[in-house]
Amino acid sequence: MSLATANDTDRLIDEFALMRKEGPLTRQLLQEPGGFGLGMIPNGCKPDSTTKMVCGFCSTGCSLNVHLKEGEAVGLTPATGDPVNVGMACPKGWEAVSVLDSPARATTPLLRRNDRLEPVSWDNALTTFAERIKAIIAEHGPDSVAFISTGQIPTEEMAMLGALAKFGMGLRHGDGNTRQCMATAVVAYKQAFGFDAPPYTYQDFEESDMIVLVGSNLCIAHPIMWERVLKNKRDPDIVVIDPRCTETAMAATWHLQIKPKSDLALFYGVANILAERGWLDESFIERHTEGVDDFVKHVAPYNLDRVSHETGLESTAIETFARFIHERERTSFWWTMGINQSYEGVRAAQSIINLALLTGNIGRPGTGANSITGQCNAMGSRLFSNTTSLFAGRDFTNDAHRQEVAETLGIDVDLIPSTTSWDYATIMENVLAGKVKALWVIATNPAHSWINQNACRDILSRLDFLVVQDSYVDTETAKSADLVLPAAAWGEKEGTFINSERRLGVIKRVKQAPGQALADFSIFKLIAHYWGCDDLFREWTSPEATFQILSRLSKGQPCDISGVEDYRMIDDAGGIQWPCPEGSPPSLANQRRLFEDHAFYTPSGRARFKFEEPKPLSEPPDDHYPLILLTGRGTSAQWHTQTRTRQSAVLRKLYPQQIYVEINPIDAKELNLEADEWVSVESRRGRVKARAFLTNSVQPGQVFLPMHYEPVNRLTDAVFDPYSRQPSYKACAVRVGPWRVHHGV
Ligand SMILES: Nc1nc2c(c(=O)[nH]1)N[C@H]1C(S)=C(S)[C@@H](COP(=O)(O)OP(=O)(O)OC[C@H]3O[C@@H](n4cnc5c(=O)[nH]c(N)nc54)[C@H](O)[C@@H]3O)O[C@H]1N2
Ligand SMILES: Nc1nc2c(c(=O)[nH]1)N[C@H]1C(S)=C(S)[C@@H](COP(=O)(O)OP(=O)(O)OC[C@H]3O[C@@H](n4cnc5c(=O)[nH]c(N)nc54)[C@H](O)[C@@H]3O)O[C@H]1N2
Ligand code: SF4
Ligand SMILES: [Mo]
Repeated sequence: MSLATANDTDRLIDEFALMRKEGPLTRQLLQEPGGFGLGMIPNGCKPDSTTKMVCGFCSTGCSLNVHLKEGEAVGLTPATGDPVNVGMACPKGWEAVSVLDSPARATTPLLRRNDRLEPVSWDNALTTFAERIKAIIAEHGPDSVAFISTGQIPTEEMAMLGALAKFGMGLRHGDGNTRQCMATAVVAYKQAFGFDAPPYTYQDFEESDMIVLVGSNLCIAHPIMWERVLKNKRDPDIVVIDPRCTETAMAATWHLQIKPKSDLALFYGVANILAERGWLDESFIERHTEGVDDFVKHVAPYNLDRVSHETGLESTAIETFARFIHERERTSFWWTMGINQSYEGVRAAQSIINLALLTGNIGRPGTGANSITGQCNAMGSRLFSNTTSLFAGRDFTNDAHRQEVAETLGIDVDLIPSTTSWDYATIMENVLAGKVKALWVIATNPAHSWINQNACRDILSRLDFLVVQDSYVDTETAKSADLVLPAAAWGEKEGTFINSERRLGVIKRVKQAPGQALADFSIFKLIAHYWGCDDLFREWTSPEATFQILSRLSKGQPCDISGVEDYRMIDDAGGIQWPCPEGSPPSLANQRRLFEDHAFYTPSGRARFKFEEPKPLSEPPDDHYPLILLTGRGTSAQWHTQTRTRQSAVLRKLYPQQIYVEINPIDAKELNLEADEWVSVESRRGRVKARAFLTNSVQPGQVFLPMHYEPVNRLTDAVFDPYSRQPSYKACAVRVGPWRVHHGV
């Protein structure tokens, strides 16, 4: 089956060539089926039928049945037969089609003229794109242009972008919003396991005797994974480790309410107890790990008194937690942003991995050191975006790797950069330093989501040329763009995503993109044409053809997908987990975890213990800024910067319209704050007006702001993990006071 209309982009290129010779296409032609909208009825489906695809919001990867009338999606229901969600979806999933119809959709390219964004033809937009970027490179060199990509477009589009930017356009620097999210887990796994490989399958939620959720608010952020927890028939202990008493903590059997960023001390303390009491899986450690002796020495000073003091937990709670890990046959550890978004995230993630290694909780049902991903295609971005790592988890600095990729793609090896890209933060710093003059932003909204907005907005305003490629025109970043390229969204194009459990899923075109919006894949193809490097992409004719290229690139790598024949095979199987090398049995087990053979991807085949002294909070509270600000997800109906979720009337009813800050009643009393009054939340970098929401879910001395409201990152502090360069969004110092008194009004 070919889900893609293979010749669409080639035809578009012909149309543009014609257009340039003969003047602009008429509006009528643009609206014709098969014109810019790339065909009406999707995927060879019957006009009135139902087709299955994965959700485009979070990394759970739920299967949805989309119902078509006359070839257009009119509604959806969760699919019942597939292994991920077995008939369930959260509010975002249910509303996935309705957010596509909105006046805020980007429908035509826009170019800034006289300080206003004005509609222009695609030909004009892409000619401008190529001319201006080439001129900037000619004047300032290849480091003067960079791109920031995403975990929210299909793998084929990410790969096309990565190849176009780096091999076609000669750019050296590009990163993704996955830096804000996944970079820590990537580095933690690479160092410990030898490859970026989350080992679990969702079935492990159902098969554990103890589920430990660290810095993860599963009920809100991954509600359908939580449903899988509820299906566990082994009467598991569910332990939530989080400074806040979240919805998940309330539903758990045990909440360890630690001080922010004391995870490292806690897990070293637990490791010390396990070692002292002889509760280690000696045979596993000896056969499958390296570095245990140094690690055990490292954790020896983490006695109960010290750990209790540093974490704020009772000694008996820490001891009991360690004993539970020892006694339960199958413990699974799961972590998300409470760990990753930290100035010491990599070591914190590895302190979790170390516990799994010490106790042999890996490679068996219901176990694992499991990082949960965030965006629908975070895993695709990690493996195939060609940003931080070269295709399929390779290394740009490794000559043999570059040679492999060059041979597979049939390109000159010299086209492949031999240096690693600057990370997101370094790209931003270099804009500030005047080195980066042009930035191309694809499917992410840094003017809301990047850390420390005062600096970020200043940085974006310094650019000579800011290109924003988005499906909506009202994003904070698009508003300051010089050029906006309108993109078709999920539901309007084809491709594959890779979910948290390494499962490939297909998305399909079930709706016509509005106006002249084009699939990102087509935009990249057209840019290749306008740039003059389309020769490199002769084989990249459609998303599915690109999938075949990626399959070849993955061959022999841990993420080998060469056994996946086509989109239909993925569809029929209800998703396929990597690895799936050529020759894999046709009836792949539906739930597969890694390391059942205990062979890790390091040269020795052994997993490594990695550890380091914990550091103090990067911005500890003091007399001037006495509270710790935590940030994160607010409700299951809100998605990040809200460009999509605010378009649905149903979702809008499910979350507070106004920004609110969670404050403990004890602090509120001390500060003379009433419930629901407007208060000022202020850090060294900025001030935000928010409604006071008095709640015991935050501890005294801490406040919480949901990240979905634009002002939040005016407060956060731009500090980063030294290894992963992931921003530390979750803890900085603030003060709170009544808005009127504070301002003398
Ligand atoms: N509804 C909804 N779902 C989403 C998203 C969304 O925007 N909306 N986004 C998706 C994405 S991209 C991601 S990355 C995931 C994020 O999913 P999660 O990581 O689960 O969500 P967060 O709320 O960012 O952070 C989780 C918890 O970390 C806690 N925390 C803060 N500091 C610490 C600490 O020092 N130690 C510990 N142990 N915990 C701490 C916070 O209190 C918070 O409850 O969600 C995905 N799912
Ligand atoms: N304070 C604080 N800040 C945070 C976090 C936090 O916990 N606290 N979490 C961080 C994390 S984990 C993440 S992942 C980031 C998320 O931050 P962002 O990536 O900036 O958030 P989104 O709102 O998901 O932005 C995605 C953009 O892509 C557009 N888009 C959607 N689909 C398509 C498509 O198919 N093609 C194109 N071209 N565009 C499309 C959307 O309209 C939207 O503008 O935020 C980070 N920021
Ligand atoms: S849990 Fe995630 S993948 Fe499932 S329906 Fe909700 S947003 Fe979509
Ligand atoms: Mo994320």
